[in-house]
Amino acid sequence: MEKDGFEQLKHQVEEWVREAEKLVHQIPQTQLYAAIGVVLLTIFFFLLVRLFKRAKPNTIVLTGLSGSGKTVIFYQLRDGSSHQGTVTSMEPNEGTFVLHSEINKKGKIKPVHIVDVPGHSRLRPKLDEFFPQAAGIVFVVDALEFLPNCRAASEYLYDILTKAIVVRKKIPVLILCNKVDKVTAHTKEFIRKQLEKEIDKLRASRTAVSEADVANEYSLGVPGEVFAFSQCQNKVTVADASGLTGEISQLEQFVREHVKA
Ligand SMILES: Nc1nc2c(ncn2[C@@H]2O[C@H](COP(=O)(O)OP(=O)(O)OP(=O)(O)O)[C@@H](O)[C@H]2O)c(=O)[nH]1
Ligand SMILES: [Mg+2]
Repeated sequence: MEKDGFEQLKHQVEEWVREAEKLVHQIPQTQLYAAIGVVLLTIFFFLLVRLFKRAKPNTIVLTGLSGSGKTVIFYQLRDGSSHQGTVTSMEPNEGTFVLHSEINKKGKIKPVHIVDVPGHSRLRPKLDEFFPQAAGIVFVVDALEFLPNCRAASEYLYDILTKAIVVRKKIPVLILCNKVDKVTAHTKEFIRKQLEKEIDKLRASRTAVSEADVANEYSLGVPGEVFAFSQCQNKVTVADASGLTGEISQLEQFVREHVKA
């Protein structure tokens, strides 16, 4: 009985296949190829769209001198607390998460990949691993101990701003003046001006020294003019924050401007 049913089904299917073959033969060849072409093109188009969607970077890189407060800020973004008692980091700290401040928001929110690269000079080359996927770079500055570190911070920032990948991809940079919870912290305007002054000096000395090996290093600013961040091809902005007390709204704004929710 069951076998009969199977035979019947087989016949039916064979019948359908024959019908389909007849139909296909009735369609002019050119039309058939055109139809197949359209289907293949559509599939290709959708694959392409997916590929591009996925390639959109969602990494925000936290950099800056050791002790500027990157790790505290990382935890503030992730957990909404500072994890008091952090020590000098020896490894990059990374995570993909929905910002703590957005946890209670309705709807699907895109997580952000945040990387905190320690300021220790041995670990700085790690930046090159993360820059290709960077949607934005946050350069954290200690606004409290700014003056003694101004030169070192400017050198580090100079290196970042002249990196080929940063210039070519026009990766936006946010200079984040941290620790403004203390009254003695310098203002972001003061810090911006000092950094510009120091970078202006560096620019003169460095181009004089390394004229020969500037091949993959981009030069900064406009020749003959005093350096200002507004001359950079990528957008460079300043903001302030306190990782310790959780005043990081300007940073969160920067993150969401460049990694869409
Ligand atoms: N007052 C004040 N202190 C802060 C703030 N943020 C960080 N600190 C202190 O600064 C010190 C360094 O902070 P970290 O977050 O460890 O610094 P880091 O940039 O990660 O340093 P490395 O890992 O060495 O590169 C710690 O003692 C923090 O408590 C802040 O907003 N205000
Ligand atoms: Mg750290």
